[in-house]
Amino acid sequence: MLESKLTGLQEQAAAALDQAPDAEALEAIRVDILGRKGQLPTLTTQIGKSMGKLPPEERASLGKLMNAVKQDLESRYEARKAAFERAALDLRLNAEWLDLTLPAPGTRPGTLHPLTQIQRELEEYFNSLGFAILDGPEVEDEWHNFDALNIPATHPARDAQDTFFVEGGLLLRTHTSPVQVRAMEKFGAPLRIVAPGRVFRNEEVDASHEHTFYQLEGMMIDKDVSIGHMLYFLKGLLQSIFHREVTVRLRPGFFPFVEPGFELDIQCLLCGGSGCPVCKQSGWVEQLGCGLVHPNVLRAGGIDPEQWNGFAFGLGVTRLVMMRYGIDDIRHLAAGDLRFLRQF
Ligand code: 2U9
Repeated sequence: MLESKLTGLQEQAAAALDQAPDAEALEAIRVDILGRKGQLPTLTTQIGKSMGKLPPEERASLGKLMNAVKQDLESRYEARKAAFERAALDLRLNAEWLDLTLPAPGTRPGTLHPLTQIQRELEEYFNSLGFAILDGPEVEDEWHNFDALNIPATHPARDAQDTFFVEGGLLLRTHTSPVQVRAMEKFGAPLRIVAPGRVFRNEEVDASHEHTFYQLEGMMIDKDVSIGHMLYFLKGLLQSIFHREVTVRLRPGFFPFVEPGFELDIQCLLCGGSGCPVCKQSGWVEQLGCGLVHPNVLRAGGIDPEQWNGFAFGLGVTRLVMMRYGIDDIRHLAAGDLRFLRQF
């Protein structure tokens, strides 16, 4: 009687375990049959209680049967559970597989900002001619940004409308010229340096003006430096940027830190000098400012103008980039829009 109950349970439970449709159902069946209060423990407790009344041989065989049933059901449960786990794993492996033998997708290489590209080309040009590339603070004092450059306190360039003043009598440099002043103070003459960098002016932003822009200035101080030397270096500079022969001309121009001072133009690269919209029909395009360093400026830098002289120049890197690539609005360069910048 007890024995048949046991084999009956075994048969029914075995079928349930073997046919469990999924892992959740299997777990429910395990709890129902093998769990602490499940059917099998309940039945074995019941059998245990009545075993005493049985003859010893029957008692032994019933005990064996109980163990066998328990082991059988447990191993069926384990087997079914393992099958579900394997199926789940297969499913995941199929969904997540990765072919490691495929060639790598490759990184998408970034490009340098066009301003950086031109700045580096300019640096390379000057480096090749023995000029050092120097850096300086963007927050400057009035001495290095103005006084030492022969720009007196009454000069309109110092007006608060052009200059961003910050606390403590300091300001955001309005040009990279203070770097040259610091170089004169630190190294003395002879000197060949260029100073690229970011400068700041309190200007209304439009298609050709930004409050923050990039300049490259340079100077060479030596014995008997002439305008001829200056033209040699500056013509070479423009040829290296535009990758072609250029024709240059000088016009008088005033900058407090040079005397004489000039504006240097190139013959228009688009029309060759006959006149077009880019050169406003003049045949010439303004490129940079230059001149021989003013004796007051040499003196302010601790260099004796009786013994030494030199030329200096300054150009807007942003302007040069716009010229080289035909960009018509300065704001494209500052906006950081990758759709625009990836072209270069
Ligand atoms: C020292 C002595 C002389 C640098 C020079 C210019 C002429 C010039 C402008 C070009 C376009 C500024 O960005 S811009 O608006 N600069 O025309 N700069 S000579 O002369 C110096 C600099 C430092 C100690």
